[in-house]
Amino acid sequence: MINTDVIAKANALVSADLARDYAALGERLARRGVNIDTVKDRAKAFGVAVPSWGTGTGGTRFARFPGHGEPATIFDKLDDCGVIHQLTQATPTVSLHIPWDKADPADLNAKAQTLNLRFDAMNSNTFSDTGDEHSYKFGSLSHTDGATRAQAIEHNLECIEIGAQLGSKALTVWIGDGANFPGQTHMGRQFERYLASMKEIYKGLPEDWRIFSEHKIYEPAFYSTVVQDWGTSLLTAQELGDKAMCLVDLGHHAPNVNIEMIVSRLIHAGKLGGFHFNDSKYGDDDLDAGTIEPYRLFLVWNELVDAEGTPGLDLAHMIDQSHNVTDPIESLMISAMEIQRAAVQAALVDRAALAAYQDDNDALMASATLRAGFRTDVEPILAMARLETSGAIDPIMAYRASGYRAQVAAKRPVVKGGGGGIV
Ligand SMILES: [Mn+2]
Repeated sequence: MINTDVIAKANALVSADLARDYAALGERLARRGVNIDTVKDRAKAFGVAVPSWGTGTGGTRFARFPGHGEPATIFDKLDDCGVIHQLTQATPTVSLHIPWDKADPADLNAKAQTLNLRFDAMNSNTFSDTGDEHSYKFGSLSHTDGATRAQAIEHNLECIEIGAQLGSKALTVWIGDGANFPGQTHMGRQFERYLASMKEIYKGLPEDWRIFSEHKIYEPAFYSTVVQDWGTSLLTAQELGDKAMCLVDLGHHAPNVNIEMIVSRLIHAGKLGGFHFNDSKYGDDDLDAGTIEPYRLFLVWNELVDAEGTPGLDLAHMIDQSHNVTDPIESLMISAMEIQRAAVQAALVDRAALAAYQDDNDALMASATLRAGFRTDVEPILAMARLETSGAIDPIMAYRASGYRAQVAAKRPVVKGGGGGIV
């Protein structure tokens, strides 16, 4: 963790400016009938999970360029997650990936407690081989070979078992199964095998657990993917039962797809379970949330704020990105704050006015009313929420002043660059 004196010193440099900015914004919002302190409370209540694997430098199919002081173990990763939450106060939970993060659950719980962290959804991995008897080269839960499917099912059940000891309440299943050639697989039979496997996993869910089905249009399979879009994901969730929900990864759609509309439809179906936030320009680019299309992120949150109070709507929010050219801690902090920003901006939309304009078919004013939320600079609200919860007014400035990366680089083993690999 970062010395609290470092944070206090960094905050002292800008706290007077923040107080003035907050007061000025408060006055402007009051003219719109909005109480700034209520909005600030919403910012304080916000939380998004950090993926453990996001703390390491990512890569592409071509290469990976490791940074200094990369985490070597899950405990190093948790240390980094602790720093992210300490400074932003927006990431109270961590999402683990098995088998990458396997360790004694008692040790994981003890470590998380010292860092004020909890564990969010578990993630299984049947998209790469990690030494098991059967290979996932040609698929996992939908594999033509029953023994390979059984191994993949068993792995998911093990993830639940580990997660249950960590206080997790959900399992996210994403598979790389699909095909690279037309004719390579029978698409119908492949999906049926997938469903049958998912039903076996579903049977192993504790009463208070949920299972999330995550779709992805392409990659690693480049012709067809078993769970390729939200339609297949919804089919799966509906076939499995009440504890099965759909997870929307913002990068897993075809270009230009209207993601906020998918969000609305899944809410209507009572099957929206959560998100993997990231951003993209072309495909599943796994870029930092809010850096390419901040308005799209806002529109997704607009749907979520609009649906607040819907019975059964209980969403798991997680970041899922690959940080190839930045310090992952800095990217994760910025991303968490961008997601928080969109959530807070969406809360500023005058919903009564918007509904009236919609009912009057006043397209121009409806659009302008929506955008008024997006155009409001809520940074003073986010910063004040951080300051009042012992975080940093400017997390990047405080992080750089702390020298944390250099300190851990002196202790952690040097990682050499080399071959490709997405994560
Ligand atoms: Mn994802």
